[in-house]
Amino acid sequence: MFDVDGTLVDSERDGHRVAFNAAFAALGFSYRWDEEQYGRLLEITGGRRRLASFLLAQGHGEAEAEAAARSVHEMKTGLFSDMCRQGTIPARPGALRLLDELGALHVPLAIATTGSRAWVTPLLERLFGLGRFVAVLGGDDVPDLKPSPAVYETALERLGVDRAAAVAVEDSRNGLVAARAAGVRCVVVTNEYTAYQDFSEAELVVDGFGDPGELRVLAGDPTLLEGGAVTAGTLARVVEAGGVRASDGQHRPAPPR
Ligand code: XBP
Ligand code: MG
Repeated sequence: MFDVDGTLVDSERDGHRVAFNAAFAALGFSYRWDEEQYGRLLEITGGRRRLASFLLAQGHGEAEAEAAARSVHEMKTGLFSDMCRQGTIPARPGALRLLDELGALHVPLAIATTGSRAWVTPLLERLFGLGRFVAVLGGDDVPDLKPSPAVYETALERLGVDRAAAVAVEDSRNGLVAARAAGVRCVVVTNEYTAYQDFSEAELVVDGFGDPGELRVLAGDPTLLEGGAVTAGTLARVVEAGGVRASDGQHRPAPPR
């Protein structure tokens, strides 16, 4: 099961952030989020919730913040969908290779993201092809966003896979907490916004998929890698390792079935 933002694609700093700022401008707001500020705002998952929380902190009343968040987010979603269709948002190096490997082994694949269907669908279609995913679940499909486990629980149901046999690939603390709360083991592939977060509950923490071979293991057993990369075999070994945590190197009972 794969997260999208920050994991399969490099979408936040030069993607969502740019679209949020363009939406602010188009609707006459003077707010602009710089790269550093946006990194802090990412603590709140979901673009509309992120906007509402920001606007509240700027002194807008609750109803006004909610209404403004809704209209800015609607505008942002349209702009970001266009960026996805135009190919502005790149896949992370190695993401397609890993998906291809898993597909060749007939491993059922699901998407578990917080993002909105309006852009998730065209993005996946353009970069990876939608047909390879058994289920594509986003923020529109669940009542609670990450760190709630809802999207992972729904993905497991749709895949028809036992949580003990599944692996989540994530980039952030919120995503890791969501996966673990669903009882799913997690490999974290960090990026510049998330590299310093706490990933102590992850099975493996790396800073890339290993293409073109410059991956660093930040926590966990380096022998889980194959040829210095995160491969289908890596994910299989994470499942087989059953309960090993990157943080302590000790065995714990596998999550209940
Ligand atoms: C990503 C998000 C998303 C995007 C914006 O979290 O929180 O909200 O930042 O997308 P994750 P929307 O990678 O953990 O799923 O504006 O469509 O919400
Ligand atoms: Mg993410």
